[in-house]
Amino acid sequence: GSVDSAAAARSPAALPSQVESRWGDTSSYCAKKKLQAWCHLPNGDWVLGKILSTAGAEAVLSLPEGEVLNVKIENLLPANPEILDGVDDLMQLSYLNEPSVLYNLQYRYYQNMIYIKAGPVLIAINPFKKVHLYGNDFIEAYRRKAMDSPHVYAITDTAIREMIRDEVNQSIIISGESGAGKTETAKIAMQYLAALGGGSGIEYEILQTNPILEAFGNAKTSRNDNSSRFGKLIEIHFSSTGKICGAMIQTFLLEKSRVVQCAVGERSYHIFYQLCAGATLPLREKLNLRNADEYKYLKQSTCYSVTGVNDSTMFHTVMEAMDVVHISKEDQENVFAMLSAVLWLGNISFTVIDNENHVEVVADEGAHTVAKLIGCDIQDLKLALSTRKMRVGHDNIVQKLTLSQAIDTRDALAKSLYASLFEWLVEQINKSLAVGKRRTGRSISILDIYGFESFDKNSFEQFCINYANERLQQHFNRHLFKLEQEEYIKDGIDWAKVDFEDNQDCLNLFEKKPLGLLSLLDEESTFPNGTDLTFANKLKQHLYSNSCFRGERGKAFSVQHYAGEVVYDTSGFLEKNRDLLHMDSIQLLASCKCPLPQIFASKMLAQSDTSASNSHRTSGADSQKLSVAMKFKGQLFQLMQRLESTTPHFIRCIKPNNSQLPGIYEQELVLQQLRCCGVLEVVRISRSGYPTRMSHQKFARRYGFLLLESVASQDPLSVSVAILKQFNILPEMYQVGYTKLFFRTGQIGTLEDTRNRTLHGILRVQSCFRGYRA
Ligand code: AOV
Ligand code: MG
Repeated sequence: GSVDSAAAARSPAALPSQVESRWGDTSSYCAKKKLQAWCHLPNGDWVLGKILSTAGAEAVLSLPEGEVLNVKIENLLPANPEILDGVDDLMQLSYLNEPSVLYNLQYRYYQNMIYIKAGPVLIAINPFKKVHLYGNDFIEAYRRKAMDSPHVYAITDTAIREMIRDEVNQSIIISGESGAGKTETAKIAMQYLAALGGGSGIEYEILQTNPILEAFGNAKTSRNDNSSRFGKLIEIHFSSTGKICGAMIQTFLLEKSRVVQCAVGERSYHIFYQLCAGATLPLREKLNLRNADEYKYLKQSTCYSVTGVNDSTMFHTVMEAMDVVHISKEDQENVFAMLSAVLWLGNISFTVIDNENHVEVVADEGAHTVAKLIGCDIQDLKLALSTRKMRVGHDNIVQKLTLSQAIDTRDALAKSLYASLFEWLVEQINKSLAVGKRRTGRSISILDIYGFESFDKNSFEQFCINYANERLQQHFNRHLFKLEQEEYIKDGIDWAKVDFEDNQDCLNLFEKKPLGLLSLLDEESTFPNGTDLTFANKLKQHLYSNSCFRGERGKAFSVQHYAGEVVYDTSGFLEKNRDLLHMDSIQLLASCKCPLPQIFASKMLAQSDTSASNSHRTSGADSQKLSVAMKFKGQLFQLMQRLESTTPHFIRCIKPNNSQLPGIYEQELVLQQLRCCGVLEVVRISRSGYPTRMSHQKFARRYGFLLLESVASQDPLSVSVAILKQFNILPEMYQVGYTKLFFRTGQIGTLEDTRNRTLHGILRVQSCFRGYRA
């Protein structure tokens, strides 16, 4: 990118020479014999060796095991001196090339130092085992600043302090691919917040939301035994005295399809297996519960258990957690009844009654149990699943459903019951955690959201997830690069213009109206005759000129994302985006005697009313609700708005291997993740800039009292300059702007230390003095 040329254009004094070109000037380095260098092997791995001699474009390298290699100099990169092995912050590396970064992470990972800073970003490598870095002793050590090695606790501590100091809301944004450790990291951050801001008891309630949401929203997948199938933002509120006084949870895009189908070796949501394994005998009888392997929805993946997890024990943990967040025993039983109803829906079968493949519901145990559990008439249930009321002209007619239509209808009802249940639970939790009306303090939000996904086959889910990541990446970029640059320029700092790779083009591809991916998807979803193929063709017709878009064969298209190109298969896009539940099903739920189905139905009806005006669907009998993509876009915009008013702290989780095992570090896998999350770029930018800054006033106020000699003029700038002089801060380590002082990393540390020590001294003296007077 153009960042490099900009960096190179700056004065050599301001920049260590080794970051001049992208990864350092190789040829001059490698000419210095006997130095350590990284050699790129044909298989993609990097090995460390010593340069024995060089001749022309070739070098002789000796490897640690005594092997000697003839290599091309272009395959060599400088290695850091041993003294820099495993440094805390990648910014401290003299040579900032890919193998050096990879080696640093690997070195620390094998010593269980799983946290590393990359300038302002915290990297967390998943250890896939218990590491002794958590608990009260560590919390206390970070709180007292007795420990300062990189840690989730440290970044959370910074967030708390900045919230109090600047009176600005904070956010902790956690990203990474599936299984990288986002959810665990979020819980570790919550632990720290609870420990520091606790006292009222509400912090315990907040922590107890985790087992509930994980039971209902997590599942075993091929990538992660405890994979979150929804995105989550938790906003934790603090009173003006710095104590936790409440919280609010928002969830995004629960994967509903898992309720009715999941791949072999994966599971549906944990709660189903927990209920089947852990329910008491009376509850089993009341809900007509069976073992998990007797339900068709659960049986298809032939996977019922997760290694090391006892579903029955977990069921009791979840019930206790529900008690804590004030979900009454009665409501809990209603929830379990809905779960049982969903499972039994899957066992409902149909018989074909004519030669047009029309069907009737078999009135067996399945149908009877569902009717009993949701509290409806069995005849109404049978009709809702096998017929559809339609309006043709002025007449109401009843159409029989074919077998596949009936199965779709049944599955749609199961999915929507489950999704409504999930939403309802979140709502109950929010009621329990709600802050009183008089909100005076500030908040810290933690975002645990699915990272960028690129599989062999990518569908609507990946489309939405990657769109969200594109937005978050822009937030990240803007925060770290754009704001930085703007601030330098605004304050008159000598900073050759920094260009960074923006992803606005890709976002435009998604969001532009009327010719963007989302608009076109919605348009096609409303056409009665729209299909996945007509959708794909429309994209190719209208978007071919966009540089981030490429039409692929058949129903496919690809998008050039910031993290790489992804090919999407449009099969199922329209269906998933419409996510229709027939009015017949909604009316069935509304007719139920049980409270939950009634609540769900009234929500669905309300949603269709409000969106009917801005939707132009033609099929009169369907619920006219907002499409999935539009709803998601709305949520995302709201999320970004909220995040934009906060000071963000970024944590990037890295998965060292795909086997979910400790002690395995796959270089290529790690490298690709580092590229995807922009870590390598961040280090270089931050290192070459002035990441710490403070207004003249603030600087003078904060450190002025440390001055040993009085200053002739008392204006903030003169005081500031005097402080800089007294503390011997080197001229190349700071710049003076119009309103602020800009420092290179690490410069403010000494000042803060001295300030803290002096303040403590003063306080001690004062308290002694008070004691003396008394
Ligand atoms: P994810 O949230 O990033 O995946 P998780 O937080 O669920 O990933 O982590 C996956 C597994 O890695 C956990 O169940 C733990 O076994 C292990 N793990 C992660 N972090 C730690 C840690 N700090 N210490 C010990 N073990 C850890 V997904 O939700 O799939 O995107 O959708
Ligand atoms: Mg997760």
